[in-house]
Amino acid sequence: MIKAARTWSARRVHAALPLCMAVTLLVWHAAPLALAAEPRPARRPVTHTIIIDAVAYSPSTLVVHQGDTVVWINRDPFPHTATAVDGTFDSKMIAVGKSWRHVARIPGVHKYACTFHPTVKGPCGSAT
Ligand SMILES: [Cu+2]
Repeated sequence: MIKAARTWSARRVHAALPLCMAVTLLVWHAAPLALAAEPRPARRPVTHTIIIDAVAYSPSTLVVHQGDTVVWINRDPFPHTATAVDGTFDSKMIAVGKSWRHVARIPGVHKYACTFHPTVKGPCGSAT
């Protein structure tokens, strides 16, 4: 009785073996195609630099992505700020020769200017 059961079981294993191998090969060959169909990995954050010189931001307009860092460097002989009109960011005073960095987190267009020189045209830009 026991011997008959073993025989039946062995036959079943032999019958199933090619099916298992076929499934294994199919999965093995299909894997690279599945990886190729995966979405691209997330974009790496970038650091952008804005030079403050001659009472102007350069570049005056900048497009950034969420997670990017923006660095303002003051090359003028007096302090400036980079202050968003909508309150999104405010560097406070950027002293002569110093810099300030901000990581963009809030989507949208954010105009900004220097609070020390509100009558001076030019130091205004936007970042998204
Ligand atoms: Cu200024």
